[in-house]
Amino acid sequence: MTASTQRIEAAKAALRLQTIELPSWAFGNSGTRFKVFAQQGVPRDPYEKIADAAQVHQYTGVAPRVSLHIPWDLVDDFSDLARHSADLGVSIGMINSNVFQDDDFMLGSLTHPDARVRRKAIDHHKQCIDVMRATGSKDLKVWLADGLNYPGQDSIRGRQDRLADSLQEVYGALDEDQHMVLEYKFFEPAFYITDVPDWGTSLLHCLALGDRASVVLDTGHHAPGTNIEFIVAQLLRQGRLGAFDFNSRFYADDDLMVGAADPFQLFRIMHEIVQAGALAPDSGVNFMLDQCHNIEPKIPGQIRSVMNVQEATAKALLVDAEALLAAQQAGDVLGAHGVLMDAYNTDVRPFLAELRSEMGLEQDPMAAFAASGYAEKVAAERVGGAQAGWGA
Ligand code: PSV
Ligand code: MN
Repeated sequence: MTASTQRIEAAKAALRLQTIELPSWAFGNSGTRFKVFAQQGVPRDPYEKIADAAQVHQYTGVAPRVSLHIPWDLVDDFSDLARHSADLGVSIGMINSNVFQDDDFMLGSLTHPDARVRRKAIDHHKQCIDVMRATGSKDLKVWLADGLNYPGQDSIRGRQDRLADSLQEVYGALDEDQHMVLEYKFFEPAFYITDVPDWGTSLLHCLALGDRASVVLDTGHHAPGTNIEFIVAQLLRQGRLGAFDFNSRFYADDDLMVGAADPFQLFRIMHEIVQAGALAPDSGVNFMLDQCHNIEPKIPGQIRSVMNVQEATAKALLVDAEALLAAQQAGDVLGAHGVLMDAYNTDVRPFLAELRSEMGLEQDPMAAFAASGYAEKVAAERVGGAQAGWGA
């Protein structure tokens, strides 16, 4: 077997094991503050969202988990929702808390100056932990809209102290086999400061909490030009990269399909992952999508996104690591760069099509889903009721 055939076989083995988690909210209507466009056949409840997510798994074979957002995905019986998921071949992934859509949280949640509001926010997280127990989910995902619009509005330091205390209580409520992941975002909805603006702040809080707390990196939550693969490498060194929220941005938190705006950046991120051995299912890194499909159909949008992650991963797996190391050690700048670019410029689509055949899947998931008639079927069936989404 030549070295390159060996690399291809090893890449296939790794790709068979890679999983990508889907966000339930990607299947609901979404939009901007200007307009939410309703689409036909959009789910009316979490059961229908999971049915749509299961379609993405059916055609890609690598998307077996669905992340829920509470209270968007509240149901009467979460054990029943977990059974429904299992019947459709998927399971419940991370549980996202939501302390950004209640009037009480206008000036903050876990950081709020009023102990009553902090209590409410902490209790919401405990409710999410109950959902985790009922669904078998092992990860609580925390993103806070907390922050300030004006200098002097509140004490920056006081808010960090309150945040640390609140997080400590939430972390303490987790079971031994459950984890917390803390997401950062440098702006929005607060504009002067956000209380968890960057990976360093998230990491400091996680380190104070304990081994079962790690950082979530949402690719859309950085200033333009930020070197995200550097952050990935740094968090991996600390063993504290808990999850990705993958999406693409041109300007802000655009939530476009991952790999659409900058496939090269996605490749560079996956290169760091592969180099660190963090692709393995037991690495503790959850590769999740956090996207909204405002103008494109949602199930194909998710299929395309999963394929984009797979393509970037395949290219990263095809990097000739030995040649790269040799060039790096020899100080061969252009040689090393060339090794990386050779992998990036490889057309991995035929190779992924072949892999899908070997996995018993159709070679072209987009075409297979389109031919299945599912979109037409749900558009005809899902008439009446209120579509899930941000106010459509
Ligand atoms: C915030 O912008 C965020 O990225 C968080 O992950 C939220 O939970 C999600 O978006 C909601 O769409
Ligand atoms: Mn996110």
